[in-house]
Amino acid sequence: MRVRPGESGAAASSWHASRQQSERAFLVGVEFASHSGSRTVSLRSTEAVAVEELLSRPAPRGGVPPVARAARDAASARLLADLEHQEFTPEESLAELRELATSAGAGIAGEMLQRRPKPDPATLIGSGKVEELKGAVASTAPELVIFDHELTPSQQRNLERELDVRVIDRTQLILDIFARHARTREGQMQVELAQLQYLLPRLAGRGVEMSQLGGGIGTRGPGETQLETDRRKIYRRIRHVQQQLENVRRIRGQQRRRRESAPIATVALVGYTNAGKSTLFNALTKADVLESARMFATLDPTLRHIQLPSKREVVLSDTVGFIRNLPHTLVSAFRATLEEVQRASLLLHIADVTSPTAGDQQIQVEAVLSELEVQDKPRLYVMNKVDLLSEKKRESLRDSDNVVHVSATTGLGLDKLLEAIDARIEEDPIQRVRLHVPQSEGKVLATLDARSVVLSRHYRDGFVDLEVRAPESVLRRMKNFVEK
Ligand SMILES: Nc1nc2c(ncn2[C@@H]2O[C@H](COP(=O)(O)OP(=O)(O)OP(=O)(O)O)[C@@H](O)[C@H]2O)c(=O)[nH]1
Ligand SMILES: [Mg+2]
Repeated sequence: MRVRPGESGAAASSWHASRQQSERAFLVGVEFASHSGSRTVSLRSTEAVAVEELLSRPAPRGGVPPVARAARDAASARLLADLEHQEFTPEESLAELRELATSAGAGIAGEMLQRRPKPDPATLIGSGKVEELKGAVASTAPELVIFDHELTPSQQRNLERELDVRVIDRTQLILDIFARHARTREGQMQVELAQLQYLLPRLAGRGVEMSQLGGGIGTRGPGETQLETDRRKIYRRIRHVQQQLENVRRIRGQQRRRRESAPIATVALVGYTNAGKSTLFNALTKADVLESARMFATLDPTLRHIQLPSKREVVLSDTVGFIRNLPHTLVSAFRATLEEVQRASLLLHIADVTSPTAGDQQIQVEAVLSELEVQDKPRLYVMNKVDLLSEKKRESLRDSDNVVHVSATTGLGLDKLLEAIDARIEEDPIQRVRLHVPQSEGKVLATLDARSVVLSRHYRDGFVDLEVRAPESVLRRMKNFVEK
């Protein structure tokens, strides 16, 4: 299902949608190369495999032995240290920027890629390239230029002055998409906070230019309101939003404590944006979360109960996707949303097997997981979208304890996935017992049918003798009938 977020709802939003479509962006990719590409690639893939292998091993009972733990930490540290050099290729990176721009509702006016040894402090790209870009901007007449790289406030100002067009960077673009897609009050406040904090240092000497250049991508707040650009009002607004967020979080905390009184495990879906988390979530829960080819379709966490083959219940949580160089302000703004990930007993790391950058994406997701300090949580790797592979390739895939291949859209492999989740969850353990239940206890018998696996059943003298495998929480409710 392809749904364009923002299309449903009030007439105002369709007005916005049509206005946004007319906004055209010129994309600028930049590579600061200090070593050869091929070395990076081979280093990247070996490291990826090693780390994946290490991280995917289940933690033995009683914790991870010190040696294994040290090896794992060392591998993670090495991985993180290498991340800076393990960018996607500049072309792949630019392709991703194109997807991000489209997800923000922009049309593409043109693109340009520059390689240089190091950034120019004043304008990021060299002065010759600025001239060239000026020419391209003049002939393609975009509404804005988007740099595939972080810009300092002064670089952004200088570039706008030179090019006489609005300039934003990748972070601002991502913040804009988040602003458009946040639906809950909390999500909207988190994004607005991140946006205002990002904007503040960039306002100096820009008031006039900003108002001259008007609104559009990068200046839209949540709910597609215009972001505040008056310094003093921004400070006031930041304080206000922070207070509101505190209130929301207090309420969430209370709700969570209520939920935690039940022995139910949370299983969190994590993964790169567009990997298919929401599609998988819907397939497993029959829910109707927005699935979309656009990036960052999901921002607000959704929770649903599902029943595993053992008849145990777990809470499945769908949440925001990750991306490489996720703006730091956003990770901290979304810390509360990502609490479900931190509380989870098991992480399902969803990856898109068809993406040419799948390996890199996995490394990036692991990096964000480390930032959230959940790198030691057990996880299952779910390789999604196998329906798009050739039959031969599909048949060559082998599942293991930690890796399951699925297609969220066709349902292929979902049974195996549920079994794998079941095997990894320790909460509410399954017990095998015999029960002696009066036939008149209709409710008890119905519960057993719904919440246990019945291995045998015999009717005798007004009683039913059963042998079942059932979660502890279910058996606790029928203690009187369990045979010692
Ligand atoms: N062919 C195929 N497409 C899939 C599959 N799973 C998801 N998709 C498509 O991939 C795109 C992204 O899916 P989503 O479920 O929205 O991805 P997500 O991981 O939730 O993305 P964000 O919420 O943006 O982080 C959509 O166009 C889906 O239809 C699959 O198994 N096979
Ligand atoms: Mg989603």
